[in-house]
Amino acid sequence: MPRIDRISLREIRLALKEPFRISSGVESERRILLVELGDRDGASAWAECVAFPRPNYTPETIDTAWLAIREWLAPRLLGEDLPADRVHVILAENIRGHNMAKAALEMGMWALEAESLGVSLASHLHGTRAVVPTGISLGIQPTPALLVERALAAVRAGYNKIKLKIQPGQDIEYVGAVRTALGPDVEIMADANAAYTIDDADHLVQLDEFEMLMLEQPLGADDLLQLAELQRRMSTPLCLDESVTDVKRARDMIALGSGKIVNIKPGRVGGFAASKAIHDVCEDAGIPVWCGGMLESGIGRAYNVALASLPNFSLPGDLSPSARYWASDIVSPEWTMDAKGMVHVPRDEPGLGVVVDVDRIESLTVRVEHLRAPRPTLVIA
Ligand code: OSB
Ligand code: MG
Repeated sequence: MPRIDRISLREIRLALKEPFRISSGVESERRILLVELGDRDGASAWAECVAFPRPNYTPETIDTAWLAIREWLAPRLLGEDLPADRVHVILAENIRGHNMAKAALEMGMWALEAESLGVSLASHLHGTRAVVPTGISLGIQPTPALLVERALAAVRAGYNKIKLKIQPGQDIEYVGAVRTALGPDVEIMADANAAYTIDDADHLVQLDEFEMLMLEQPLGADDLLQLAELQRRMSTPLCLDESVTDVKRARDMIALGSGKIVNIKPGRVGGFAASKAIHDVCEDAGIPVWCGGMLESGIGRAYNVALASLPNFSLPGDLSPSARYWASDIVSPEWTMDAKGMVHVPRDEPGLGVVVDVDRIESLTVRVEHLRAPRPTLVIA
């Protein structure tokens, strides 16, 4: 098992090809927190903390994650020899929240362990799929016509699912325009990122006529009872994203009927152990899951693709290729999809299955901090 001797934090900035707008804000340039775990034998693994610069998606930010890792989380791993499947429990004890900070370290430990065992990350997680289907998530556009243009291009590119970001005032008309343009056979869905309340139920019910695959997170993260009420009134399956922060919340969703599908983002739930637990609970309950995205770089994407190769990831993930986001990615080869919108799961090489471009990362770095295991105290008798 790898003994962790060094954890480095780095912030890089990568310009998005175009701004990405959700109901609570817009990202134009992705500020990305990368974590590198180094073991005593000189092996290392890169991981990505998916927090955004502002707390508009969940309460975490890049800066709170940096603080949490430096002050409370990294000290629990430095100098230790831990199996990856125990890291979640160790990081959870008496540290509430900070799931994205925890996940970056925990997932890095899985990758480092996979590498030291000489297996791919996907095999290490017991993933079974050789390829995973991808959908696209389209940000809120200024007009329905512009959204339709994007959606048509996405279908032509081969995407298996078209997700439309919506918000009050930019919803029914936008979804209706896309459904009309794409016809009844294309899988479409909408994601509100918690922009509505139960008082909007009559309004949201109008979305049923568009026969969407699902409606993602229409109400607030904590609104499980109201989501259950909305689900009783809508024929469209609700999918929960922000609400599902751990396996207990997935069980609550199932028990209450607050949704019928789960978007699993490993960052949001604290890493792979929690993702696998949610995957299993949902599988037992007949609830399909899919892998969400956080506008990750190619490093974060490697982790998501490995996770999405598990059997109950039966719906297309938000796993767009590198070229959708970036002029050039920080891994090689870059992530691509074939004409059928399938992403190949790396299985032939140990670890992530992509090579991290360390020189490029170095040149993009705006701040860096190296955390090291305390040296053993020299006791002089
Ligand atoms: O809710 O899934 C979301 C992007 C930013 C914040 C929240 C979400 C998203 C996406 C992006 O939908 C999907 C992607 O990474 O392509
Ligand atoms: Mg979402």
